[in-house]
Amino acid sequence: MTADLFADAAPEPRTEPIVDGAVVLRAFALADDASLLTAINAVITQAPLRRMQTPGGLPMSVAITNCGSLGWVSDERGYRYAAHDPVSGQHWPAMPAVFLQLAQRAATATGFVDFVPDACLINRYEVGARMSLHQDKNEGDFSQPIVSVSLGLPAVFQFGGLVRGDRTLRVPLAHGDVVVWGGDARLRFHGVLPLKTGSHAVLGAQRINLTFRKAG
Ligand code: MD3
Ligand code: FE
Repeated sequence: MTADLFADAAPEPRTEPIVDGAVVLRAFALADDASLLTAINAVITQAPLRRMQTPGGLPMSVAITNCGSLGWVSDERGYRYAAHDPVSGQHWPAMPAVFLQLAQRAATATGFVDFVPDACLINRYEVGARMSLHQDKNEGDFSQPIVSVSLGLPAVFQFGGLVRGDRTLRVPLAHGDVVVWGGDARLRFHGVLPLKTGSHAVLGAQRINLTFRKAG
């Protein structure tokens, strides 16, 4: 085939290594975007997006919710995984099949054949929202990867080292991109720069990121 004939077609998935252990699967979730959005809407109807307080007492700029048997929560006592939504007192909604299948296909594509996530954190960025540099250290088993799915407006992801002061790489992430973070990348500092103004054809003025974890 020639590139010209297919210039208007959806991009094919492409694999891009970032650093050891971190692989971007460009456009990997694109074919599933409509079913993912339907499932996201079902989850946020049961467990609405909310801006949690950090342990320091400030509200996060990113609104979050969860699905799966465990969900990530933050309050004045710190960060942890919990089986219940602190707002409703109910279990988090079950992980939709389309979520689990996508996360497992992405993990398998990068060599993590037995990834069984029990938690999916849904992050919703409005224009200006950001996530400052942090490590993800509340999960039980760092040999398991984290799979992230970007939807909606593009964002610039910051990827550092094992020490907060290490220099950071900037990785643009667009609608449909999936990243698998495992091995030596698993405990690196990372963050997201403030979301720029824009309007995405499907999601409007927001970015939604799904992160799949084996938390328990
Ligand atoms: C690299 N979320 O929820 S996803 C988070 O775009 C989080 O909403 C960002 O960082 C977002 O904790 C980034 C990419 C990501 C997630 C977890 C990682 C990258 C990671 C864990 C270790 C290393
Ligand atoms: Fe993180």
